[in-house]
Amino acid sequence: MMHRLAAVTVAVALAGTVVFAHLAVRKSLPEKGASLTSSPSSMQVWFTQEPEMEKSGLTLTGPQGAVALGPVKTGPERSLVASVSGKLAAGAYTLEWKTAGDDGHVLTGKIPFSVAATAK
Ligand SMILES: [Cu+2]
Repeated sequence: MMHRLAAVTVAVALAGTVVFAHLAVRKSLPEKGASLTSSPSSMQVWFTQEPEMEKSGLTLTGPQGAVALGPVKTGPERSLVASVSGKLAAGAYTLEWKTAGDDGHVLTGKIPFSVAATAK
């Protein structure tokens, strides 16, 4: 009985460790939910751990579908960055990121934002 309880306690403790081991988004530009008044020149996402380049990607989808981004590069302070060429049309966008942190597991997330019709 004691063994069983101990095993459960260990399992819970380990599960907790795994969850906390994953990287997370620290901040982004554009910020999540931002309404931009000017067309951005790049997309950048900062993480809590160093993103693993080989498993990384940034994709942008807008009102007219996929938007081509420049090659994804690692930026300062544990970030991924990709350039935006040209001006983004007004509308709703979703930036999707994919990367892996210290434990090598691939994680993904979405950052929605919008570009105002009056954006320059
Ligand atoms: Cu993991």
